[in-house]
Amino acid sequence: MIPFERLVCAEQTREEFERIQKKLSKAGKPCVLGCVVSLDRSLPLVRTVQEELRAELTASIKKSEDSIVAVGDWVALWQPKDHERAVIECVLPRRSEIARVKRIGRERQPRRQVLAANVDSVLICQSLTGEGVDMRLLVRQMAAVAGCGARPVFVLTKSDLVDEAMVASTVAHIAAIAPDVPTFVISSLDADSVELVRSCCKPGTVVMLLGESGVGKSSLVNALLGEQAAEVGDVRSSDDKGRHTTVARRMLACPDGGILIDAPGLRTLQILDMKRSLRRAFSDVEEAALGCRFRDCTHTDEPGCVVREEISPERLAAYRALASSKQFA
Ligand SMILES: Nc1nc2c(ncn2[C@@H]2O[C@H](COP(=O)(O)OP(=O)(O)OP(=O)(O)O)[C@@H](O)[C@H]2O)c(=O)[nH]1
Ligand SMILES: [Mg+2]
Ligand SMILES: [Zn+2]
Repeated sequence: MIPFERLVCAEQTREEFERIQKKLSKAGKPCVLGCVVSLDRSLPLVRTVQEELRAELTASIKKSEDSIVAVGDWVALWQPKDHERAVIECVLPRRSEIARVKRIGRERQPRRQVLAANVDSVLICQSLTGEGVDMRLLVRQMAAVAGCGARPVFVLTKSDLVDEAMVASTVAHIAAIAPDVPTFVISSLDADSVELVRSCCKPGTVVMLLGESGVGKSSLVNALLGEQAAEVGDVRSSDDKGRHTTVARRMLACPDGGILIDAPGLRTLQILDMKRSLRRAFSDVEEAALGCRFRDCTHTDEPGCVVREEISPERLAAYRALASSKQFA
């Protein structure tokens, strides 16, 4: 069970909770603050200052599509008399939402699904094995995460299985495309490499893992925790793909650090708002463009182009490819 004090609730959230608590108390619903620490196929698991419990959602939350609870949500819940379960009465406003769109059944309109709330950083995990790092995918993942309001961090896994020269050229390529995104090369078998990732998981922060099944997210979580808290599964030898071992999204407390959210394999998040994602992930390109001599500069061969002067060709190419790609690709 995660110690409650490790779940750091933002000042604003707490104030909002107190406001709601007063209101609900007048309505005969004395409520407490809780954090949703796990979501699996059962009811949300909520940690309050006193206990960890499964809680139901009040009818109005169930009806509204957008505010269904996610891991990391802060909620107000109460225990009705003569009712077996506690009830989540309200989901408090979120600082960030890691969301994707999901088509359910034959529905025309894809629905937005919040995978985790109030996340500070996302460890974007890709394996160095097989075809190696997919740069296009990496850029999309970075932009999607930035668009969601979290900080992207790259984690290249399974370095023990590939040669150093290949790792060096991959890292150099990534640095040219995204010099500001922290990049870690790890092997879950090498404790020193894992130690470096710890700097991204400071006390008071929430860090989620994103990446395809089998890349080693749960292995990294276990290495950071120093115990086998998360289940690890093998990959198919034919194509290196995982078997979707992790099925729940759940929070785990890092010793002396922040909170990790291990999650089921997911290739990427769709970009929900391309403009916002570009603005956040490539702010330097957009700022430099303001300085170009021509308003409609295409940054190819015009004189007085500040973008070509300030931005590396690799980064500019990545920006272009993303800007002209489909939102949900
Ligand atoms: N050699 C090596 N194997 C690793 C490393 N990290 C993970 N593996 C192996 O890769 C397989 C998949 O690891 P998991 O940690 O379950 O992968 P995951 O990303 O959590 O997968 P899902 O839960 O299915 O999304 C397991 O057999 C691990 O032992 C690594 O750094 N080096
Ligand atoms: Mg896993
Ligand atoms: Zn230009």
